Amino acid sequence: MKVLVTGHQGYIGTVLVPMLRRGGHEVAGLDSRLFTRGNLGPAPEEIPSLTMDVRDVEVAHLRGFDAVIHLAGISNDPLGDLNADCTYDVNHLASVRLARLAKEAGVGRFLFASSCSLYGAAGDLEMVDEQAAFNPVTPYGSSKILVESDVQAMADDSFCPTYLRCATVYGYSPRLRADLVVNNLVGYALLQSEVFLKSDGSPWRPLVHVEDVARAYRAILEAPRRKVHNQAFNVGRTTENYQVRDVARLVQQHVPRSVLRLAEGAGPDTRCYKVDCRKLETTLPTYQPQWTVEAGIMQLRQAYEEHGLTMEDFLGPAYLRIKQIEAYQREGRLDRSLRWVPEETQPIAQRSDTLHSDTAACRSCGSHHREEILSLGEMPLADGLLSDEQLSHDEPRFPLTVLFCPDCSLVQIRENVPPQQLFGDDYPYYSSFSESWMQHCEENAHELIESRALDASSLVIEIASNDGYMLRNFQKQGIPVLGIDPVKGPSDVAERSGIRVRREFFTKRLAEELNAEGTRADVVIANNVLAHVPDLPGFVAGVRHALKDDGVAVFEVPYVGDMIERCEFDTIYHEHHCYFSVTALHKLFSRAGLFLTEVRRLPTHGGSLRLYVERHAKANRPSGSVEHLLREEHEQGIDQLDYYCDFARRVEEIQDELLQLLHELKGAGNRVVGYAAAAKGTMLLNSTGIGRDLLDYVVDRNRHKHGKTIPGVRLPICNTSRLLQDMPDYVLLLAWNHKDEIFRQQAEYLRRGGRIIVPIPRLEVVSCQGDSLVAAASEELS
Ligand code: JHZ
Repeated sequence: MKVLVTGHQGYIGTVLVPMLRRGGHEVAGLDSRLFTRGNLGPAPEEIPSLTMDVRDVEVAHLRGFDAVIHLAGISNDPLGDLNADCTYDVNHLASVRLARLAKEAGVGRFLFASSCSLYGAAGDLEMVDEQAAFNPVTPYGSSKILVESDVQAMADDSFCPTYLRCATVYGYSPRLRADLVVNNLVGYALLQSEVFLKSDGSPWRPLVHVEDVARAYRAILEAPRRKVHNQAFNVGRTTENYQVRDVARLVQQHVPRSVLRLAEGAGPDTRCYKVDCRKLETTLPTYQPQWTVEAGIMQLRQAYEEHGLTMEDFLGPAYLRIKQIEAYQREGRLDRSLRWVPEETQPIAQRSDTLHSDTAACRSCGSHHREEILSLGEMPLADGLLSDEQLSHDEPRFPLTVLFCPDCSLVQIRENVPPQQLFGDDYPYYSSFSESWMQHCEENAHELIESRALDASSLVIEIASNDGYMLRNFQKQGIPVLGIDPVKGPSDVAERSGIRVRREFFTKRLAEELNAEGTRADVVIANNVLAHVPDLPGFVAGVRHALKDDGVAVFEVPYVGDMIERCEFDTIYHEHHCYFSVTALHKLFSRAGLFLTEVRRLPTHGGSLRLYVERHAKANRPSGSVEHLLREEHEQGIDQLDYYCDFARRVEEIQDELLQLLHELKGAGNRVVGYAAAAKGTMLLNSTGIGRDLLDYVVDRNRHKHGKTIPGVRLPICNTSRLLQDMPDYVLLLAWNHKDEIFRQQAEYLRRGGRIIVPIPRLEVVSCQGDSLVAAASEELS
């Protein structure tokens, strides 16, 4: 079926949408994105969607859908009380209007997220079924009754509404809600070692796991119309009615060392109801709820631990809807009626495209003890090249701060920019534009084919398969391949050359899905992608799932040792969340139950590591190469803060020296341009302050970048053919990692007297003398 889910970005929507898609439904979303700031674990998958307030939907938005699942609303009682009028507007009037428009648009099914809250103060004796009297005690509960009764009047042969009265939901969702009783108690128990009850614990409450709620929606959607037509169903399990204090006891049992505490002045909660949920199970035998509160408590505890949940986050806007609303209102982004304030009237610093979150703990080991080693201030996105249309807007900028974790030695940045913003459809990096990189990958592929004896019965999976630059080497030899990459342009190119691509971010969830389909790899390749991953432990656990028992994962990552020694500060940008040493990776892999069996240093990208990782140890110990590098790093102090202490000063020195040279050259009347609109180029130019006053333009071989503009410094990007046409006096080489290849390719420019400035690892100017190239250090130039 073609299904529109309103509120698809919320707590239930982000669990329901993947379940519907797995069931073969074509799903689109509609959401005002009020609560998309916090993710616990990997971000939910993106689907075709409208960003829109449910109050603004028009009939045209609904045409062509077979069903609407209406989850959007003001979701919990305290939030509903914040502005009761608004709760009626959104939850009642907009819902009834949506149903009317859906009917007008020819949508056959309408599934409404009602709630057991409408039973309100039902008392603790009776078990209420769908026939019971309503007794709501909050505007939220009352609004649900009004919708049910208004929509009932619309039901006819063409329009089949169903009302799902959900029990109080709990369980893991990437858009966690910390205000739900079970989720909340587990959080307190784990993070503060106390089970903190806000009432006296006596009220009864029916509880249902978020996945079972999603199952109910799916079962009703797929049910014969006559069985669900204009029917209300309680959604939960009759055996899962609990007094809140019993839940607290269960939590205590499953979170060792936690104690029970009652909130000061806690009295009984007025909402008290036990719910009979048999109607749904007997009407639709395909609906089989699977969770118990006890299992849910264990799931939540594990998810909180695995994703490094902190108390600060738990009690902050990310997971408390009411706090998020209040924060947006304080910041002037949201008005009293919960509508977004138009962006042009907001201060730039508060626009939604400038939102980022700060990590509170180490991305690998979860330690809170991290030390700052460099701050590059507010930087644009390195690969966020601007189209002409974007030039008239203000650009997003985000702080960029490098930290060192003394507990596991991982170097990382503090900030998280949402992945959709980093790797959107206009992501411009195509791996195939460097010949030396292509050759490097071809050699690696051949070595793997030989050493692992790969053939037509094998499978090679590449994560971040880009334009198929790597997998085509295996494909040519008849070895089956699967690429995984969410980015449109490069994936289109890969598919055109016959490579199968799953257009998604690689996550543990995707690996589990592949595994369930029987897809496991002999070789997983992950080149220059580990640094791009916000959730490292999840990603690495996913790689383990994706491997056959005797498979191997091969990672290439830029090496932090080279970055520091050679002062390659321009490789630091928001896409690169981490900068790896063998020490840090060895710990990361071990925690995921993987073994680092071999490691090599490579010259690519300014110095990289290639790491071979397997599910089983080789003779129970790392190979000589791993031990050697671990020892070397320890001797150099890569695992100590001191090693990084003068990095910031050396960065400033390089920047000053380069600026001085460019000013001198310009002052003497020279024309200077840049070579390569590389991500690192954006960073070097912006962090050093090299703009149009010093460079005329930048050339690049990648045609997808032509006609665009480098963000921040706003330098136009042209074809490399401009160099021979214009013969600028100097070219600043921004892709210094491809130096040899570019010298070869620009031999004619050099032969005619052009000069190339190489900024890193040390400033030098290369020119042609006779038949050879000569490099002069900058101080030798004046
Ligand atoms: P290059 C990329 O960084 C992006 P970038 C990414 N974020 C990453 O992690 C690293 O790689 C590892 C051009 N070029 O490879 C092509 C020429 O014009 O240093 C590219 O636009 N002529 C995924 O962007 C740019 O330079 C040439 O002869 O810093 C190369 O950028 C050659 C060889 C390249 O990566």
